[in-house]
Amino acid sequence: MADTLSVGSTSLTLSIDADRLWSSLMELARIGAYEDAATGLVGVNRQSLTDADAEGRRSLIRWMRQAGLEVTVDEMGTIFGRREGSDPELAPVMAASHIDSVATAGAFDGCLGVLGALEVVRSLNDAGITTRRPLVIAAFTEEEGVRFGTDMLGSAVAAGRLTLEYAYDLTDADGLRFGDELVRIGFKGGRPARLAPPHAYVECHIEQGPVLAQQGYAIGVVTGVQAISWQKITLHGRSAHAGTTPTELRIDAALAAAQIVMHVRQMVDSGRYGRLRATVGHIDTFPGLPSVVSERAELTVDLRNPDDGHMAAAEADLAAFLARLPEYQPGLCVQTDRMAQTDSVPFDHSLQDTIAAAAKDLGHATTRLMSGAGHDAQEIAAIAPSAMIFVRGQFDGISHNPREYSTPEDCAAGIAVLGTTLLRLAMEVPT
Ligand code: HGY
Ligand code: MN
Ligand code: MN
Repeated sequence: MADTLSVGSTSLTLSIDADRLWSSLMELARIGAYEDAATGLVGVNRQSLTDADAEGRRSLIRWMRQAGLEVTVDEMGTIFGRREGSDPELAPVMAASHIDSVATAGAFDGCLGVLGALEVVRSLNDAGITTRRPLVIAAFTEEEGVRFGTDMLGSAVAAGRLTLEYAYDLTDADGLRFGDELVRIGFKGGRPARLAPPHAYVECHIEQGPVLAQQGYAIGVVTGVQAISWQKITLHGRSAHAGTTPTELRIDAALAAAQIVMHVRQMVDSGRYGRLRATVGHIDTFPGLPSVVSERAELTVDLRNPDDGHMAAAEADLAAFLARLPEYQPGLCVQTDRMAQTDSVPFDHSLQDTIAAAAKDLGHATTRLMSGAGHDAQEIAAIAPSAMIFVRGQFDGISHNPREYSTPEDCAAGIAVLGTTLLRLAMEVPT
């Protein structure tokens, strides 16, 4: 059981139930679980708006209601749980993340922030605490973007960067439309998708990288998120017999794809674009047969950079390279489709300090670091003071992989910091 509230002269702290948190994480991880052949581990595949996602959503709603929350679902399928405050007309404090996953996920990405926020509610209930401000927790739809091609989709619509119509018309690899899938799983809600700005937004997330572990911290205070650029590139060549077609008569789409893979790595190695990271995560050729020159190839290019200027220069370099590709293979056609593009986003400094103070009061040293991954917090930062708490990952912080792992102790520490931060924010009175 959670301890009762310990009220210091100037600071409130909230203890949470570590065992209850951990068992909720493991319970949700069983939904969409699969045997991962590459690692021999049990991974999680709960891509947004799939039946597995729908099952996870229904479980979350059940748990939210059991915790006494008023549950609403918005037009994007984002799930909200509201815990009333003594001053219900005050803007709420919000804690959220996502429960959709990539196809080869672990148990923590997104889920720690949603189930951690739920644990804070449960602990406030145990302690019999009524906060001044309402507390709203949420699970945003399609944060990963791996099924419908745009990341942070639910939170971007909530904050007004993307429109509902844009989101509804996105399609997956099978041509299924986001808006139709939302209806199919029964999660097209009536709550308006545009979110009224909360008083403050705090998200707890596993770091998904090696920094905290390398520096020996369980908890990190996140200073912001780096810029993200996602493009799908389709190369149209000409199908031909692999044996009879002389090289000079070929328009080989697979060759062009390989040139792009090499070029983005050379951009990174050149050092011209600062701390650029480039990933070709998806690559496919058609017809994909050993004795046929590829008629078509498609690939995705994911660029990340903490500096917007370097990101713009890297994107310009890639665009110029793509424009030159047909010079090498006359007749080649290069098609680019923008999937996602976000600038770097700084998090609210005073909120960072509130998190750091809460961690310190709970006995946790912290370091400040920028997030390498995108998060819903970066979208909500456009409409409200927002910040994040990182929890140390194990095994070099591997993520988007079934080996993703954080210890029960570190998860509990992160959510105790979240709970104390939310409690302090929810007791703030308007100045
Ligand atoms: O891709 C990302 O950075 C995040 O996991 N959506
Ligand atoms: Mn995430
Ligand atoms: Mn992720």
